[in-house]
Amino acid sequence: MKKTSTAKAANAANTATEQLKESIIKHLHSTLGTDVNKASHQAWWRATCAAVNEQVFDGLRNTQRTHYEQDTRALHYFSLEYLMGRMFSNNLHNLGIYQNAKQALAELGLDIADLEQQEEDMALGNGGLGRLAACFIESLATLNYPAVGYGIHYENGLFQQSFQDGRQIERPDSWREYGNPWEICRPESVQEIAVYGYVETVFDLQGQMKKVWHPGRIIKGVPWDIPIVGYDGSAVNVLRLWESRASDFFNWDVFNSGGYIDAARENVEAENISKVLYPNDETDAGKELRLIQQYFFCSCSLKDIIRRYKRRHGDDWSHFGKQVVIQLNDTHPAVAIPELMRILVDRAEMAWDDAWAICQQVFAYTNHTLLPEALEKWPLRLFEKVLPRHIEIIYEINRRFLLEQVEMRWPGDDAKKRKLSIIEEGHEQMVRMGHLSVVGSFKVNGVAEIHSKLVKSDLFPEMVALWPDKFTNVTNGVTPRRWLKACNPRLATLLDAKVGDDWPTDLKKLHKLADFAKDPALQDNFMAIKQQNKADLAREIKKLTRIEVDPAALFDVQIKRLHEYKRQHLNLLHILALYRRILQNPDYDMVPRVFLFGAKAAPGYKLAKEIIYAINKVADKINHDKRVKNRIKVVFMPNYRVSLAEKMIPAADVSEQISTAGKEASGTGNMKLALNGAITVGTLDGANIEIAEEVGADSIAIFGLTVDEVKALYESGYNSYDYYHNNPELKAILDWLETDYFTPGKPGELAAIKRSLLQGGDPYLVLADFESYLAAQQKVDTWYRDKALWAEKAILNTASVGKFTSDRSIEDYVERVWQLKPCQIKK
Ligand code: F58
Repeated sequence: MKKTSTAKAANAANTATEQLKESIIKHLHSTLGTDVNKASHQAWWRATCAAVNEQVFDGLRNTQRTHYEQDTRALHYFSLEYLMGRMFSNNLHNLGIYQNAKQALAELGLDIADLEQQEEDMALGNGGLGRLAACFIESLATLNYPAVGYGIHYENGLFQQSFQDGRQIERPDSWREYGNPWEICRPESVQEIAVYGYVETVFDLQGQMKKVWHPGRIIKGVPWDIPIVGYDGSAVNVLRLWESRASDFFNWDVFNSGGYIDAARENVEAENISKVLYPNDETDAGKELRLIQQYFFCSCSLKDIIRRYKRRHGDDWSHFGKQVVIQLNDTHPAVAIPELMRILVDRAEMAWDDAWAICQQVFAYTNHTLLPEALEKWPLRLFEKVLPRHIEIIYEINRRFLLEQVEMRWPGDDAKKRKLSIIEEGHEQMVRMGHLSVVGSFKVNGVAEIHSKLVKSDLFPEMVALWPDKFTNVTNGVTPRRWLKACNPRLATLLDAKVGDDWPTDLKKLHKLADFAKDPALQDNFMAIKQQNKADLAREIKKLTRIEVDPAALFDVQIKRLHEYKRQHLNLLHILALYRRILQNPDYDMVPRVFLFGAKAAPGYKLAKEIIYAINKVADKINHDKRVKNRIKVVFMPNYRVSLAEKMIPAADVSEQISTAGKEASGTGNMKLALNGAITVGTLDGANIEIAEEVGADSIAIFGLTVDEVKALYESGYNSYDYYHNNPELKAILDWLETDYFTPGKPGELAAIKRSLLQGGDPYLVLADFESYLAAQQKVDTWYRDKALWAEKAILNTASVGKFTSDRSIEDYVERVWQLKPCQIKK
């Protein structure tokens, strides 16, 4: 009996492989116009994508039909960023045809790994916030929730990074120069939006006052759909990204009045809106074009949602709040709130209170940062110029809020009003997008327990007093399909055998592994896999940087955007300490380590770029110093991005999560690394705290000041010179940076770091945490010498982080915020 069913399964797989092979060849001929004898890897890759798309589009049509027929409530995720990475292997895995495709390609004489490398990363995001959006839309599809992701179809994603003499160079990222096989243009769903102009007050025949906006410019939004395949492939949701174009209508007018050149210029300006992703993380750009980007995609998306709603409900708005929920991914899409008000009040002629009631049913807001420089504010003058009607609506929202909420609660308290007003007073008035988001939303969440607490206590305490139930937490998560199954196939196969193959959708199942954490056989297997992954990465390192590293060394990994608060320079100080010890004591006993960095610095962030330069210069010196005898290697991997993360994470032994406590909202790299068996060296910050709770104190190396200690230290007047003078090793290292030791003939080239840590006041307490960081690293060194002990801790990490699947995050959002129902899609 068993035999026949196995035979049947094998037959089905054979048929699937055969069909795929035929389809690939068919597409090579009919879609790519080439043939098997002369096709390049690029052509084979495209032909395979086209073959896969046959299944993707089936799923897409099924899903859309089912959602329409059942008139489901749906989530709309509004995000300026989606850091998708590559889609190829994830689509194959989620459709359940990865092995078939691998086999089919092998039979055609091709290695699937070579084809995977053909795809450009879709890097339409900066870092954690954009990657979170990508994980979330994948989980939403996997869990069968009706959902659409909305964003911008940037022509250029996050810049590509290279190093020239150790310094970061940025080049544009034209990811779709030759077209992208995963996206479909939908000209039938084009939208038009307006900006600039002026507002006229008119009175209708009944003497009712009305506001009429006469726009200065019309812009066309062209939607591109990217199908998002859920794991097991039954639901296929959509990521809809808007590309800006000049409006035909508008330009025709200019053209007719003899302004051909003007028309051409306006074309360029309109098309600029979706030209490029702003490369800042954690500082807001404050530029007119950025505000227009935000409004452009929000307005297009709202109109798209309303168009779909009206197809079903006509002009009856009474169901809108029941059918539509919109999640604002940070404040960047907050302008959607006044835009929906405008549509309801000015266009649908609804009474203000009714319109506001709808808004408050629809919007929810996620905060991703507490850093003051990242809290979005717009100069009121700029806002008024770009969106003259919206600023009036914001005034009215604010007026009612201050009168009906703040004045009622704190009568006569002008200081409270000043603090809570959506409009910040000062020598330049500003629109506070965080305030607008809280006032306009029914739920506000932070992204890890500690962060959500700080959002309440430090950012919006009065808002909490007004609306205690509005605030909640949803701890971030990552999709285990991409971040384990696809990127670490060796470990995935071991897990299938050990805990069953349903862990990708039930990550807590990994916990079974904990029972075998001390089992020598499992330890051997687990560490052998790590070793193979490290050997793979060593080859990649050699290819990218020409640096040779020993896969037997401990791989210590810090991968994230470059920022002072993330403290890559603390890591550098540790490296310098070890190097100095080796120079002072040639027999210095340490576990050989490879320090791996991956990070892009915002192009305008000087000190971040200096830190990259310093790491590269120190790397150069150490890697060539014979006296080091390979005990230390330092590698800064160029052009860190999702597809590189997928190679680095499976090979990591140590995960560096060393932000100043209270500064990293959550982190998600920390989850990916622990899931792949890396041991965290980390502060009690963001989700590290929850990771520590899950893996247990013995399987993580925690160090540094806590959030409360950080606050107390700032308040007591932190003086970084105290640490400099009291720790001779630290002093020697910092002084070293001023010499020309690492930059021969050019003393002072690395001095910016020392300056920021001393004269600059060390805003992120690097020196305060130095000693305890080194102690944690020493502990890791000791652990690593005991192979069984290390293996046990590594296994316990993988076994214990089931909580951090993005499926759990999504279920939390569903329960605490969205109130959605899953909708089963028949295949
Ligand atoms: C990140 N924010 C947080 N912002 O820093 C990180 O702790 C968290 O895990 C992650 O969000 C997901 O919640 C982040 O990535 C940006 O990149 C913004 C881009 C636009 C400008 C402002 C920063």
